Amino acid sequence: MSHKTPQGGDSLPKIVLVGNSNVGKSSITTYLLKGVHSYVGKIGKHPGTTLKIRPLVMPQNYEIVDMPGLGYMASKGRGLTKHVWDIIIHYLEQNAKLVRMAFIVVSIENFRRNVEKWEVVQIPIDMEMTEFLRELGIPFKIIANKIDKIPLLAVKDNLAMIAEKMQVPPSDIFPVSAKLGKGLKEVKDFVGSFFK
Ligand SMILES: Nc1nc2c(ncn2[C@@H]2O[C@H](COP(=O)(O)OP(=O)(O)OP(=O)(O)O)[C@@H](O)[C@H]2O)c(=O)[nH]1
Ligand SMILES: [Mg+2]
Repeated sequence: MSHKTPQGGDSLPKIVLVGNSNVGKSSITTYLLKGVHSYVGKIGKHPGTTLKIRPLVMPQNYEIVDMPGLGYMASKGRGLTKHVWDIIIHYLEQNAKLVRMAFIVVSIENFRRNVEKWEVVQIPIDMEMTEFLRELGIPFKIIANKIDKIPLLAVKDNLAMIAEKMQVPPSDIFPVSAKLGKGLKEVKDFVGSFFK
C-alpha cells in the first residue's frame, strides 16, 4: 500500500472532496466523472476504502480530487487515521492556490451524533476542516449526503445544525442522496460554472 501524494508539476485547478470515511465522497466523485472516466476508485461498505490521493483530469482542464476519509477507520487503526489527516493537510497546503473549491462531504445521518459525541472532548473533525480551509483561504461548500437515510423532517433539522456548527449560510449546503441520485445535478452544475 502506498501513500504517496502526487508530486509537483501539476498546476491544474482543482475541485477537492474531503470528509469523514464512508460518507460517500467516492460515490459523488463517480457521478461528477460520469462520461469521462469510467472508474474512479473503490466505493466500499467499509470506512477507509479510498486510501490514496488520485486526481482525475477533466476535459475542461481541471482535476477532481477524491480524498481518503478523515475519520476513524475501524479496520485500519488509529495510526493510519492520523497519517491520512497529515497527507490531506499537506496536500491542501501545497495546493491551496490551485483549489477552486473544496467540498466537505458529511453524512446527514451521522453528523449530529458525531458532533455530540466529539464536541465534549475535542473539536469534531469536520469543524476542524472548516477552520483549516478558512486559514488557507480555500473556498468550500458542504455536501450533506445520504438524505435518503432519514425522514424529511430530520433532514431539515440536521441541515440547520450543520449550518450552525460549520458556520456557513444554509445556502452553502447541498442536500444530496448519491444513492438515489438526488441533488447531484446541482453539485455538478455548480462545479461546471467554474470551468466553462
Ligand atoms: N444510503 C446511502 N448510501 C450511500 C450514499 N452515498 C454512498 N452510500 C454508500 O456509503 C458507502 C460508502 O460510500 P463511499 O462513496 O465509498 O464513501 P467514501 O466517503 O468515499 O469512503 P472512504 O473512501 O472510506 O473515505 C457505500 O456503501 C455507498 O454505497 C447515499 O446517498 N445513501
Ligand atoms: Mg472513498
